[in-house]
Amino acid sequence: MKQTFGRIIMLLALVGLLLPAGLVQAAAGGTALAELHKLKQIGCADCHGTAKKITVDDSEKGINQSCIGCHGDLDAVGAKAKAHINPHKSHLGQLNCTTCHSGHSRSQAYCLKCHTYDMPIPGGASPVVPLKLKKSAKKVETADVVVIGAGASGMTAAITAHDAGAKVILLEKQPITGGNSMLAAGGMNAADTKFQKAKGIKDSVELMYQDTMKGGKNTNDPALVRILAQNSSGSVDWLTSIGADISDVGRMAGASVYRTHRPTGGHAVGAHIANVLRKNAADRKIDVRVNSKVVKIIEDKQGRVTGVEVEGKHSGSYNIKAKAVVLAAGGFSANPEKVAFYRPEFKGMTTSNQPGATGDGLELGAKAGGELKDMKEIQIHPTVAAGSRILITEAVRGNGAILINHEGKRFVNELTTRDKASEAILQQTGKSAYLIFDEAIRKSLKQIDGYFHLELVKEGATIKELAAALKMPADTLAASIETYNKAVDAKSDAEFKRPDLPRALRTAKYYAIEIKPGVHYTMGGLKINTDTQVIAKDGKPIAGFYAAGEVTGGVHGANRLGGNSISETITFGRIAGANAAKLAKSATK
Ligand code: MEZ
Repeated sequence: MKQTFGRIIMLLALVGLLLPAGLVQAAAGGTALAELHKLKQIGCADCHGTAKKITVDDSEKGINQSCIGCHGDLDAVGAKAKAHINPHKSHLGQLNCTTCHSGHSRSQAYCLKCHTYDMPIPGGASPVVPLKLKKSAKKVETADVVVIGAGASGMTAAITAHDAGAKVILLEKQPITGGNSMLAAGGMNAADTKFQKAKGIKDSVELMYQDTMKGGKNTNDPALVRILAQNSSGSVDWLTSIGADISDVGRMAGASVYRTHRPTGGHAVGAHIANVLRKNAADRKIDVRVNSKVVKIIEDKQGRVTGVEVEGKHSGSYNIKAKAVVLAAGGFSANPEKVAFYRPEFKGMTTSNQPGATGDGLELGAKAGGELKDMKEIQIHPTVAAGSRILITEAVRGNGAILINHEGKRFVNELTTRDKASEAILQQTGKSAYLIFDEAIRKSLKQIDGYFHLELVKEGATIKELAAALKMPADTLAASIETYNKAVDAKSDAEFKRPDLPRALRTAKYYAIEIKPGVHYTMGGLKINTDTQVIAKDGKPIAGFYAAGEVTGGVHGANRLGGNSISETITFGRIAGANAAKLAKSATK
């Protein structure tokens, strides 16, 4: 019952649909949403009652269905929203109503965990009423494979294990699936793909391997990099076969050629892939549970992993016995204390990550005996919109944007690796810079529209007008752009040696986004082998324990190349899912 009502009222208030103004105001104040529904003669039984036989499971599926039954789904409600920025239409993928709304405890817009929009939520000031968890005998469930974390690695592992015949339970501590993968913008690196061939791009597994090793300062685990490069084209095919569109190919920093695959028109890759994976998990009826935090990885006396202990939002503590466990819980960029512990110089820096990227999965893995490596290798992304947590994708630079400082001057090769670009920005006035692009670049990349939607862009009909909007010397800005345009014409950037020079900036209007470096990715994590088995401190694999994605260390060495993360999640997620299912099958025999 709880969350249904919350969502309903928030929808009403934000969209201004049904409730009288006074009631909306009360909702925004101290009255819990369930109470407000009662004022409208909507009682508990209407959502929870025996007639509907709704049990409140941790994923709150039944209750969300009740909300949708009365108010329509997210898209339907978003379509009615008048406000320019409204969570029902400015979201990434289908979210549960109960992600934000709660009947009996404080409602909270999930997006405000990262963003700072003025977005009061009805019931937002209600007192927090801790959920009373049932105190019953500890339940024990069974599965062949348990996957921890429902980002791209976890969902891929779960789907692959399911398709190999395993009974899978996928657990996610956050109220939504998608993890940080859902925020991935630029694309997925893959070499020698059918999409590159169709565009006449010459690439090879060896070249992707070499670029990745060089980007990682040759500190990567070469065997894992080989797996990444060798399987990348197959992973593109697999994603395509389950419904993804990643046929557009762009270029990212540190790549010798165009190899970053993304949806047609240059839409963001992560939200699309997350939706495809969610749908595939749902179509297969895989048991996906949100609001379900794994608090322990259980081992037997021999140190073999045999299951997990879970803390469910409503069901409380229970265990799942499993023949294999795949840890895919992501990194720790959104844990400022942990970041500062490993890299004190990054203290206080913003992050591009979703709030769940706190690194507790790493701790679970380490407690289960896994060895951690490269923990100090934390990536700073050069272009996070100033004063926000919104990543401005590297693809904007890949499609031709340049970096200009507050004095109107270019100062770096925009397509150098992220560590070098970030370092250069931090040396500029205000430790920030402007990403400058024109109408042609805007049109080349659909995801740029999102930055306009979020009101991050300043513009001018001419370069002079843009300079005025940015309060920078117009002559200097015009001269910097002119010098750059000449470099593009000459196909040679004498000033900063930018290797790709995709287009000159000559098509009005002209645009700018102020950017600052932010914590983006944690390269370190659990040591794994090429079968994704977690390696213990004695160098031996831990039986029954696999890991994939950002929770692992080794693939990226000291610096990850843009586009290699989504590539890693799909390739290593597939390997982990297949191997976990194989082990489960052999254990059943
Ligand atoms: O892989 C990434 O981190 C990436 C491509 C980010 C981006 O700038 O879009």
